[in-house]
Amino acid sequence: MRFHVLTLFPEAFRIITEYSIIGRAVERGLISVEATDIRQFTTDRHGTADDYQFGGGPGMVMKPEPVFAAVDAALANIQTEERERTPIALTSPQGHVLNQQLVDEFAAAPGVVIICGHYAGVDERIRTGLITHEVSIGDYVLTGGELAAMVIIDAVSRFVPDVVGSEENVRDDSITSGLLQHPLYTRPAAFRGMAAPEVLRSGNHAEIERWRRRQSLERTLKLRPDLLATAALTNSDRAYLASLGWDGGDV
Ligand code: 6GU
Repeated sequence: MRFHVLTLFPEAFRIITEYSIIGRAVERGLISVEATDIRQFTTDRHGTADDYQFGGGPGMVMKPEPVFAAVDAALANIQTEERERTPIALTSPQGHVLNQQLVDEFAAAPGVVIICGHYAGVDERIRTGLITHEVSIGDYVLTGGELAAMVIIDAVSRFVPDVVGSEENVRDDSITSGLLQHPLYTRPAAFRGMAAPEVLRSGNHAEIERWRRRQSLERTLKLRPDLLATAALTNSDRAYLASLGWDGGDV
């Protein structure tokens, strides 16, 4: 999986490429993160990547020429067939909010180009004539798209084979499975008067699974009832949720 990041701050991406799970994935050649400075594609001697907006108003706008040229360069060494399957994403608070479905879509691609938005925004022709996706990471505003791009890279990389250790089944994780995760405990069994649930130390795997499922259902109902509308629920899940007062999602 190749991530081509087009940014005004390429050095910022060292924070993900040099550490932890994603850093190891880069080292092992499972993914690559190539951060290119958009300013390299400016043509004036000041390296101007932004300009005043037509019509007036506060805030600078990212110019189209360097961004188009940077995307052309990022795609130049890719075969046509792969290029056609490579999403070109723009990070922006106006985008589609990142979710597991979009993470899956990107993870299925041979690579992803991510343009980090900046200033007040980007020239509309970048949106209408270049990108395939506009992605936000939530309903708040960041000072720039770099952190959002890193979030996308991290979330997508988990689904690249072998990036996450085999002991962790990424598909079973919280949210991916459609429900929140059950509580986790480790040693010591008793800590400051708080005991780990007896059932988890019973050795009865059927009982443990049942307890975990019920905890997931209960937690999801309490914190994210919206997820229950699309979660894969069995009849016994539904019966348990009903016993907790779930109305089946009717509003
Ligand atoms: Cl992708 N960019 C910016 N600037 N702000 C955001 C965002 C992206 N997602 C949420 N807020």
